[in-house]
Amino acid sequence: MTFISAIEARWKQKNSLLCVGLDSDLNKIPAHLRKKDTPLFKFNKAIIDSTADLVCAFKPQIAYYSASGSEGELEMTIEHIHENYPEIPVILDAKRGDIGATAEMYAREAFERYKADAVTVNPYMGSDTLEPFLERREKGIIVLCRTSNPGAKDIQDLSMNGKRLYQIIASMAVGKWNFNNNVLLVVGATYPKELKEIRSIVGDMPFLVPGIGAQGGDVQKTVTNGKDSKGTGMIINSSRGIIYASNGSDFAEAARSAAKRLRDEINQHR
Ligand code: OMP
Repeated sequence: MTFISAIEARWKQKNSLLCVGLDSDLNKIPAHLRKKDTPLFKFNKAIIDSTADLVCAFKPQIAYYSASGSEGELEMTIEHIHENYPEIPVILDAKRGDIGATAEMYAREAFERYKADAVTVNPYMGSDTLEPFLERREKGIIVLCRTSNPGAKDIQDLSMNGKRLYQIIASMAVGKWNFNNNVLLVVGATYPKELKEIRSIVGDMPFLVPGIGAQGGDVQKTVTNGKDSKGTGMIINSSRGIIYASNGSDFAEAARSAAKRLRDEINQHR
């Protein structure tokens, strides 16, 4: 099964567009877990087990693991999801991009070392740097298009021949890069106007939509402007808003409540 068909199956079967982001920070997880071995894995396992039935995907951010030399715990986390919830795809958020030979190593890192089902990539260096990812037809290749951060406009809004850079990226993604039908776009929830515009450029191409929760994106505007012709088309991520809903011993139940609330709020507007 390809990444996109696995996501479509989750949207349908679980009626959920929610993705829980595993941005697990040693300084933020509950104190009682910090004293244990493999604290990030133990934290993630509890969050995954309490939210699995509510999500369409999980998205670990690689820097939270590599910054503290905890890549082994990232591997354990992804393995735990694959073994226990094989129907839930894992997106590795790594935002990779480099010359072709190096990009091939990044692709191996994401798909062979970590066994991710999809990875985020940065298109700034051009088509040849995306090639090693795009040729893996069963994987999801999630291209940064209009990111959620305040500085997104500094570069992504630059105009060339009357078109903004993010519009050009959207057109390239739906055209020359999508020869294996495995491309998705990152479009931030903090930019609902752009969500609508990009949706009109790419038809039903799926979006990864970060920016809900801690970054303050509006759920109603996000869903109204970003949904596809079937009322799906989005993997809506929240990381801190869910995984740190409580930092006490009830953290996993609190994460579940937060995830359920957000899933239901998203569904209200579909
Ligand atoms: P929260 O703000 O805590 O929900 O986390 C958002 C997550 O999405 C982080 O892991 C970011 O690195 C990631 N992200 C963005 O916030 N903005 C983007 O434009 C793209 C991403 C991403 O590619 O996932």
